[in-house]
Amino acid sequence: MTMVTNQIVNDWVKEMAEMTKPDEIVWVDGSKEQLEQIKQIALSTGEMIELNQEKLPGCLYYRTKPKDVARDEKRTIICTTRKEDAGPTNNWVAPDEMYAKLSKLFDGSMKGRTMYAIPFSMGVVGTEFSKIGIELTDSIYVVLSMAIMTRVGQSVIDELNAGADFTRCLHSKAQIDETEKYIVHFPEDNTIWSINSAYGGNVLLGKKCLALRIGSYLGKQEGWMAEHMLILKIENPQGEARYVCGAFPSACGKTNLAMLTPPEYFREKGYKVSTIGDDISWLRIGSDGRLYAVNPENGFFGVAPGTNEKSNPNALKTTHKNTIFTNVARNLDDNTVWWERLDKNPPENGEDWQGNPWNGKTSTEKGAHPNSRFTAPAENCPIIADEFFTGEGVPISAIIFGGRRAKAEPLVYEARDWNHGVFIGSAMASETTAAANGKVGVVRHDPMAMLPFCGYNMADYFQHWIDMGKKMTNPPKIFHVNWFRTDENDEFLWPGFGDNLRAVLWMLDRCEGKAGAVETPLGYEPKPEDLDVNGLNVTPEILEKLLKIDKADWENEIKGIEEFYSQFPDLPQEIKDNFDRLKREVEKM
Ligand code: GTP
Ligand code: SPV
Ligand code: MN
Repeated sequence: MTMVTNQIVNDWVKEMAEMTKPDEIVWVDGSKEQLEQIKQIALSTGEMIELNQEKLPGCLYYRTKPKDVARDEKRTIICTTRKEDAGPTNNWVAPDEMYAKLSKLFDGSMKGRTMYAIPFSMGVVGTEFSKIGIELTDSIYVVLSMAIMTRVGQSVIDELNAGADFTRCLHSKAQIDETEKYIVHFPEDNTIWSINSAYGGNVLLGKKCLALRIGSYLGKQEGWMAEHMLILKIENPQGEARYVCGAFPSACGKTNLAMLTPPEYFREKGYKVSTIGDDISWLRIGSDGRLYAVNPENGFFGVAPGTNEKSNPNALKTTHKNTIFTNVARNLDDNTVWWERLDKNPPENGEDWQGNPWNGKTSTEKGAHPNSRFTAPAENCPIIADEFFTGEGVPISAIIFGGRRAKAEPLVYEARDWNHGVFIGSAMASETTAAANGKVGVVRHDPMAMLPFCGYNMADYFQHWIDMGKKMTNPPKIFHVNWFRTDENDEFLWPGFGDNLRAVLWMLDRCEGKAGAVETPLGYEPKPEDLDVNGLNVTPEILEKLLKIDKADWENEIKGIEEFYSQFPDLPQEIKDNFDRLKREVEKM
């Protein structure tokens, strides 16, 4: 590969190497040959395990330490000069103080190890939407994962040599010491430092750290948006394509919606669905006044448990080659992988995610960690859309906010206008999941599914949404969904997965003025007959339960929103007005 001639890059790499003191520095060129060589090193040290190469060609197994299994929000920090720029929802430390503290931890952290320098692009190299980063790391897991999740290699070096700016990403697994783990962002310096973790979102720095936290900060300054959103393409029987984005918190259904298989009834009618992205969207306003989205990633880092032939056959097929499996269970008889609800045939001679002997037929313990994941190339996805490869934005008809809510939130409703939609997004809440360290199943506010990912003051972020709305002549319509409402027996009322298309098609019809609705205190809801439930075993009574808006529940919601908002001294007036209207209308119910 061509040498890096950009002096700024070389000076920075030299400085980081002087601090971390690796034995050598290896530039990653993204070539098959070099990645193969690097992989062999990980196999020889046991950092990674090769899986059955006939059944799972190119696939690897990777295990993290028992506490290093998810994003760590308590140890994720935004370092801005002024505390108020990080805002009340982020952990904040002054940049000087944090650099000093981390420099000590990084001092010599790569001794005896190789430092890999990974030049990567978020977005298709050379497109309007793309941003470049360099990640320095002492983890081969990170090298091989970044080669799947981002675009790595020569074309990125060419951009750097032509003088492109880049995000400075430094990672060391160090001793993987829980008590000294930090994932730190310096937005003012376009810099990310992560130490003492070797898990996913904490260390694949192009993803949540760059594409969302640094991305949202840059987006605010440069007039675009970085969002925790999937991108789905839907073609109707006439072959007309529509695109929607969806923001649901971690482990609340983005990958599943992004890869959905239409129910047979819709397939026969000629509907077709394809995937553009499953986690992150970068959005810009086009010259026609519409909002355009790209997926800046190149792969999927998806939740394994629950993925099966019925719930998400496309995700399953995506993971059959060149995939890294993290913290799933292993079948020692044929050296393959297994996770809860994959099939009814767990291994008897297995190993759980921590490497203990495990018999899936008799054990009451889980084989896979609830946040076990696959890291798979997007090109493997059987329904990946052509637009994914061009990296040109697609025009968004609808934005869908959603959460995991057993109660209160109905199946689907539509915002009255953009600002009302921004209010709905800012007030949304969801039950916590295993995607982040901490208690699971607790309802917490998670505006736009961005609470853990917004790189600046969330009140300013709400204002940015309002401002973007003002600049669009033809903004997307905004909706809210809840696939997770339960009945008296705690069973899900809605079948979910592929059947979620039914709600999406109602939304698209609403965008074209074709579907009915009724006005409620929350916004426009479909009447039971407005949803096409043909072929579904959902009775009108169940639909009624799914769509019910309960006054007492919403009085309670309003209290929760009030409390959440109380930490922001200056919320945009548009949000206050919409909240006041909700309060008045719920009171009238
Ligand atoms: P991140 O990768 O953490 O951002 O998660 P995600 O939003 O992509 O969530 P994902 O699609 O991986 O779903 C997480 C869990 O929710 C899985 O266990 C799914 O089986 C489950 N799930 C997804 N969609 C539905 C649905 O429509 N209904 C029900 N009941 N469960 C769902
Ligand atoms: C999430 O938690 O939303 C994820 C996984 O997509 S991680 O990359 O670890 O953040
Ligand atoms: Mn996510």
